[in-house]
Amino acid sequence: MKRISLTQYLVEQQREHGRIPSQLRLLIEVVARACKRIAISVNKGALGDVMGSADTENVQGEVQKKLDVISNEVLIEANEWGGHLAAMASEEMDTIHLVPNRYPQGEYLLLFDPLDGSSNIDVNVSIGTIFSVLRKVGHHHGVSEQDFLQPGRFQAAAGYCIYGPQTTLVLTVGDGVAMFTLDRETGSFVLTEENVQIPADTKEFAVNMSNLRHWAPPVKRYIEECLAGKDGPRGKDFNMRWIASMVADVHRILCRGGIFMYPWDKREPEKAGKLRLMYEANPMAFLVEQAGGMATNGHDRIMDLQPGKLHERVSVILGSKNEVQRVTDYHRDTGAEAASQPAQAA
Ligand code: AHM
Ligand code: MG
Repeated sequence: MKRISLTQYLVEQQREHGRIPSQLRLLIEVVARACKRIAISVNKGALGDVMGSADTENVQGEVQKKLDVISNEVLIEANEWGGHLAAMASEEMDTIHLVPNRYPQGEYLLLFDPLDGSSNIDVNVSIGTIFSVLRKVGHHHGVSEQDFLQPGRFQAAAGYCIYGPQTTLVLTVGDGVAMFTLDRETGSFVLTEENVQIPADTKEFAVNMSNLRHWAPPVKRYIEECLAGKDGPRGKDFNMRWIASMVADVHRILCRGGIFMYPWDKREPEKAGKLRLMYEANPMAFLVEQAGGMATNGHDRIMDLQPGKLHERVSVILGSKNEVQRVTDYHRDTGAEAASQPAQAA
């Protein structure tokens, strides 16, 4: 089989379909290169000084792991100087990071969760980097947080790199989903899957079941019906998986279908959910939709939500279309939870 590298794939997309402007191509290549460096640090584990807590907290009050901080620095350093970016925003930084004046400014905005699934770092379970790319719109001088507050449907590209048994980069530029596996011998990402499709039906759900008693009635109803199996209203048995790394759970869904949920729960009713709209939900929703799946917050399409702030949280239901539709219908039927969703569809 002919091996196609990420670079070749991007050049061909640019040349044949005119889909990828050169700044976007550079951006994706730089992010991919940064992910290779992060993969090296992750792989070192206890042999490098990378495990454990960094003794700092991020803007959401979560204790940062050393690898969270390292990955954030790697992504910033790699992306600052290329001239493809106007600014960056990260789950691990309070405010946006402007490209220093000494470098040329580009037209794109990059958002990332540098290392998602931090709770899994020290126990050697798959983790990953998630990224989302927006365009800076308008011709005004400088960049502010306001420039980032665009609904996810305006993403120019999105993807993640999973650091698991294999290191795999998964990418969309709005024309389907492609997967690239890192060849450690040559150091290049090689195309291993194109036109990824999520089956519309599934018998597998992913949710943190320990929170069941806190969920809103529509989510509880959906899961209880799955648990009832063959004898219940669904008439079939379901299987459950929960890796507690969104990248790993979404990766499985892209590979073989399934539904993933991190719903609102009543412990902190003012919070729409645990996951972040701009760094986690939007890029994953873009990938899932590009693979024929669906992503909602129980009410509206994730990618239509108007973010009110950079670190906004959201309830997430994504994956196989018919199942996500079912959970969304259950929300509509009960009209529940509406008041708990700060992000509004726009
Ligand atoms: P993080 O960005 O701080 O790592 O948190 C996000 C992660 C997701 O990857 C995962 O789906 C979820 O948190 C797991 O949460 P829980 O530990 O509540 O099951
Ligand atoms: Mg995360």
